[in-house]
Amino acid sequence: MAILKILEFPDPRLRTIAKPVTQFDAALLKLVDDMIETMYEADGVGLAATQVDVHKRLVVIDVSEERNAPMVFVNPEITVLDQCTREVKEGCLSVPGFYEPVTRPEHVLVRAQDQHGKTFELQPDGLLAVCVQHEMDHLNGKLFVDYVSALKRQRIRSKLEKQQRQPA
Ligand code: QAP
Ligand code: CO
Repeated sequence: MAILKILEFPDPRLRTIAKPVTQFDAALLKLVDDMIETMYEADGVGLAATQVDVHKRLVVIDVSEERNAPMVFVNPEITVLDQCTREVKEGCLSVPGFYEPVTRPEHVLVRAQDQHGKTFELQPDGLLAVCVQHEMDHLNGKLFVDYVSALKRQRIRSKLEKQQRQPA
C-alpha cells in the first residue's frame, strides 16, 4: 500500500471531470487500497480519486467512529428524493484547516458499484449523506468552497496559496 499526495485548492487539477471506471482489475483494487490508506493517514472521512490526481469516478468513505468500515463507491449516481435540505459545516482534505456551512439535500438515493463491479443501492443518512454528495462533487470538479461567498472563497484561496509557498 502507499500514501498518495493530496492536491490542494486552488490546484486546477481539482477541476477535472472524472471518467467512468470501466476496468475492474488489479490496478483498481490497488488504487482503492491506497486511497483508503491515504484517507486514514490524513484523518479524513472521505476521499475522491480526483483529490489524488486520478480522474476516475471512484470514492472511498469511512464515517465510522472506529475507522474500520471503509466503503467504496465506483461510478456513483445520486438521486435527490425530496426537497428537504440540511446545513452542515464541511471541511475537505484538499482545503486543509477551513470549515464552512454548506446546504445540501438531506434525503438522497445512491447507486454505485463496488470495487468488484457489483451494483448496490443505499439510502444514506446523517454524515454519510453529506459525505457522499461532497465526494461526488469532487468527481465533477466541484469543491465545497464553491458554495460559500466569493469573498470567503478568495480569503481561503489566498491563505492556502501563502501556505503552499512556505511549506511546513
Ligand atoms: C468530506 O472531508 C466531508 O481541514 C470529507 O485539516 C466533510 O474528510 C464530509 C480534514 C464534512 C462530511 C462532512 C479536513 C482533515 C478532513 C481538514 C474530510 C483537516 C484535516 C476532511
Ligand atoms: Co473534499
